[in-house]
Amino acid sequence: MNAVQVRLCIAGTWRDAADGVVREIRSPFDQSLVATAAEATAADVDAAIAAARTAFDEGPFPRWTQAERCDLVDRVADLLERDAEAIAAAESADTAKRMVEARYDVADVIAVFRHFARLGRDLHDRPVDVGRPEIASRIVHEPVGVCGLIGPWNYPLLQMSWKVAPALVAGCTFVMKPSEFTPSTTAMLMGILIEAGVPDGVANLVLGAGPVAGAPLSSDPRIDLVSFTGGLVTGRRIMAAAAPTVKRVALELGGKNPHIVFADADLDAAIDNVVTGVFLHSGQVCSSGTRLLVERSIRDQVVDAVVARARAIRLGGPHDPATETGALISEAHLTKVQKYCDDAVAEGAVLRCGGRRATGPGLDAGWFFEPTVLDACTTTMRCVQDESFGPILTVEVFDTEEQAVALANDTIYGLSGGVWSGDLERADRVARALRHGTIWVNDYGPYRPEAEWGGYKQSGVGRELGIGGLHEYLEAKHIWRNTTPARSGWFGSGGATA
Ligand code: TXE
Repeated sequence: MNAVQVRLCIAGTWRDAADGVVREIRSPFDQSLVATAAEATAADVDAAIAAARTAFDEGPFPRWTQAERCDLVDRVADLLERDAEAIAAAESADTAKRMVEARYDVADVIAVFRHFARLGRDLHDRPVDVGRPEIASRIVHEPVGVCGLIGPWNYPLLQMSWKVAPALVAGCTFVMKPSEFTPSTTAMLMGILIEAGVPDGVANLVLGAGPVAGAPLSSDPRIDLVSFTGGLVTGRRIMAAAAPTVKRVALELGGKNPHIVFADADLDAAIDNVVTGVFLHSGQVCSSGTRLLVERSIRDQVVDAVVARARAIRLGGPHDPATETGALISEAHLTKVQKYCDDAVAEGAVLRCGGRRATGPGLDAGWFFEPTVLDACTTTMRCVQDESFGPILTVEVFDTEEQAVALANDTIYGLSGGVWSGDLERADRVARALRHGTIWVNDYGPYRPEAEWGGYKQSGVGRELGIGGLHEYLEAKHIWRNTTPARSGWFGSGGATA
């Protein structure tokens, strides 16, 4: 595959970085050169923000009709459909995820644009009945303004689409900053936005490292909203940087997600979903079910089966049909995952399988980590509390429903969780008791653009997708209109007369 050149796009013009510096994007699978990406300077980011500000304050886009914007978003979906295979190939190249998974991702991206286009057509003013016939009071929706959209590397285009599609429908303008590891597909989206007819300056693209290319999007006074998906530490930094100008902040920060299996569950399905829930995409998923909570009476049966399944997972390159999951994103991430695992063992966890870099034919040049199961864990352990973002499952045991709920909630995170039980009343009780944003009952992993996604507690702020995901980008304005104007009569007549 030839390396592609990825450039910045500011006010509708593609350009190199002001100082001409580029970053090499290398495949996490074999270190081959996938792309070169312009590394934005502070001046480039400044220009992108200025372009978005001008397009919002002076451009036509925020004043387009809702229908016009929804038609545009549907055109974006059409063009994504046309280019789906090329986009999937680029996503797979940047991330080393399997082509089949990248194709699913692109299908999901298209569904996200369609969802928000549909939703925008149903967005109407809301009358407010104030009980007085002469008053026409209503809530109208207006775009928040200029948005900074910062994305991660695990689902680069999908996570960006959760931000771009509602921003467009709402009438916002924005600067996109994909992860420095995975810029290619956001640049392809940028090209599609231009082709679909997004006016110059409405969408802008900057690339590069967080501190230079991302940080201004959270601190610059010209930005009204910053939406970020990534790690907790960076999320806290972004929230703090946004505080002096009281920006609207939307954060999706990952999780430490419990996967609860009761003894009366369909164990065959539960075990299979536990394996998929944690080892999909080598654990680089914010909703990975990384904490197995299993009822004591079935503990050995479940854990032994999960270990056997984990050992059999086939690691490999994105184009090998035998591959079941791929490499980690970077050497630094591999090192972090290894340390996390070593620390867990030092803390007393029992390593049942994995626990080290995977090597062997076809793997040595990649950042592969063996699917890992850490048994005999307790809630206070770091491996149970902190996100590894690697293929690591921790195992804890419970005796009662109350204990399962208490363990599952005993973390600073609250993104998602799973409950397996043949007793649906109990499963629903547990689902309601869990302080997490998404709960799957007798299933694990599916999400829908129609359903809100986001975290309780330190998993984030706000919601993406669903209806809430559109309202993040909208201001609600109350307009009160009096059809029979009259004096207030408050002053000059001795105060209120009532
Ligand atoms: O993410 P960062 P990293 C978690 C996961 C992972 C950890 C660290 O646990 O191990 O985060 O990953 C940009 N101002 N998740 O270091 O730093 C950065 O350039 C503005 C969970 O790769 O959060 C990139 O575009 N932006 C997760 C984006 O933030 C900044 C997905 C994410 O990078 C910035 C990824 C700054 N000061 C990691 N510093 C999920 N929720 O799915 C960095 N960035």
